[in-house]
Amino acid sequence: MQIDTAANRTAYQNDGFYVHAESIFPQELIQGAVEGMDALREGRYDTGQAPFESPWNPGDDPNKLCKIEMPQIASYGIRELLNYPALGQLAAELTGAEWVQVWWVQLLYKPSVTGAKAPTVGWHQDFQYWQNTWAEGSQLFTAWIALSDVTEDAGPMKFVSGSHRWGLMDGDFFGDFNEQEMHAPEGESWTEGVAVLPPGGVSFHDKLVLHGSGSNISGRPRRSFAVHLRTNQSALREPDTRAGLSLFVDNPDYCPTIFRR
Ligand SMILES: O=C(O)CCC(=O)C(=O)O
Repeated sequence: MQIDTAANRTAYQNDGFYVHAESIFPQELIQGAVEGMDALREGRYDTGQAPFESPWNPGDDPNKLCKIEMPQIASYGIRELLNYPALGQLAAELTGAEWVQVWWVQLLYKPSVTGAKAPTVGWHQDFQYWQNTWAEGSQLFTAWIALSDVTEDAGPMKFVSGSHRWGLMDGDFFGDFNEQEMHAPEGESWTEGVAVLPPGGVSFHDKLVLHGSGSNISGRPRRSFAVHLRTNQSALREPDTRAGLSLFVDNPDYCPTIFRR
């Protein structure tokens, strides 16, 4: 993998996101993770453990956004993907981190649906949902791994450049991307970047960057994992309860450290 580290780190810092539009994973790992994803959607768990309590469960409406929390608990193929060294290396190159740890993962399978009921992801900032778990100023970010061809018509992730400097806004993951009214603060401009990715491609975004995604009308499911990462510059909020989103941070099988300098 060849990247211009300095230029990409600068772009990531300026925009709050970075899109690596070529695969960083071997084909067999992508295939293993796709099979793991399909197994979880059917309630089959090769580790013998179910994933964490999730908004979507096997048997739920196949036309809804399938969001399964901590899928690596239930699938060895998904664990293997997370541990592939190029992922941690790229995360560290972009952030300059001493170490990088996975602390939460979401399986996101967006079916291809046309019309008003097509699932979308509303504009939001991840830290809205994390601020009770992680201390202010913690270096937290997300690697969004594509497992299918995420073309323009597949409802790719969209990011608002520079919005990680705007402070917390009033977003909603479960809002309707097409209906939501969000605006740049006075003096700032709303410029969107789009993460069109091949299978195995990955985008990274900062905890405060605004992002969301529209409908998938490609005729194929949009398959991905949102891998939430932290670095040596992060700390749990006090008092440390080890509950909710911090429940698994001490478990290296579920929350591996994927880079160490
Ligand atoms: O998959 C999407 O469209 C949204 C994912 C997301 O919000 C995230 O990775 O933080």
